[in-house]
Amino acid sequence: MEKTDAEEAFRRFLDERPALETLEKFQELMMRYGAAIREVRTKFEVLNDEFSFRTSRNPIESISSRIKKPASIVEKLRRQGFPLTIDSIEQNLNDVAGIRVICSFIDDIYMVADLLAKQDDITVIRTKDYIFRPKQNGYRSYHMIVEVPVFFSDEKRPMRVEIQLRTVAMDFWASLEHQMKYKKGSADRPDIAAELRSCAETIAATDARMLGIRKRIEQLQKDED
Ligand code: 0O2
Repeated sequence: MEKTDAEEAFRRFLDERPALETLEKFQELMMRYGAAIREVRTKFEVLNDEFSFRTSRNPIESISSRIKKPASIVEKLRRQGFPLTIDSIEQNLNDVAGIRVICSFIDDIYMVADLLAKQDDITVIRTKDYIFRPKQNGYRSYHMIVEVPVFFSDEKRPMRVEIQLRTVAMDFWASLEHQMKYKKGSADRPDIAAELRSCAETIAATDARMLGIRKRIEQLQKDED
């Protein structure tokens, strides 16, 4: 569906209901997702600070986040055949709140994902390891859907957040591939798809070599001590 159609659908969704009340509930839900993002982001920042204090190395290069746009929320609910209601957003969509964690090395991804998963207020709903099993097009990343409790004035509410963890190199590939998907048709051409896959493999091999170099340096430092 074109973005303009999705925006139109969102407008119709508002028209079909007492608009102001629905809009207020929608904005409240987005505020809750924003709060959930801050909770999870802080957890990653704390892990990064602690690791950097102990080892003088940052496993996390950067963290970014986004709340899914209203038009994309409506488009996804419609595509998956779910009702267009506020409750349905919370019940059926896992990726309204999204965090992307860019790590230095591949082993950092699994370390920070594991440390987050072990925290007793985090419930891991699902993981997808596109590093161990890359997508057909070459996409690599580690995805987690987690639930985190957020304390509001009148209740403690579990909120879902989608987390994507990847290396700087994987992010470089995913960002450019994502941009090129919108250059109509070309990314579907077999020669271009093969070239993209080949770039992803080169990047994966470089990630593995960089990790190897880091481990050799760590070993040399240990031998010296
Ligand atoms: P946006 O705008 O990035 O948020 P689900 O979310 O579970 O209903 P799915 O497809 O099973 O849907 O989830 P999956 O496979 O975990 O992928 C979700 C997100 O990962 C996508 O979000 C992308 O951000 C990213 N992703 C997945 N595959 C690719 C890929 O081939 N290339 C790139 N560049 N990114 C990818 P959305 O939904 O596309 O939207």
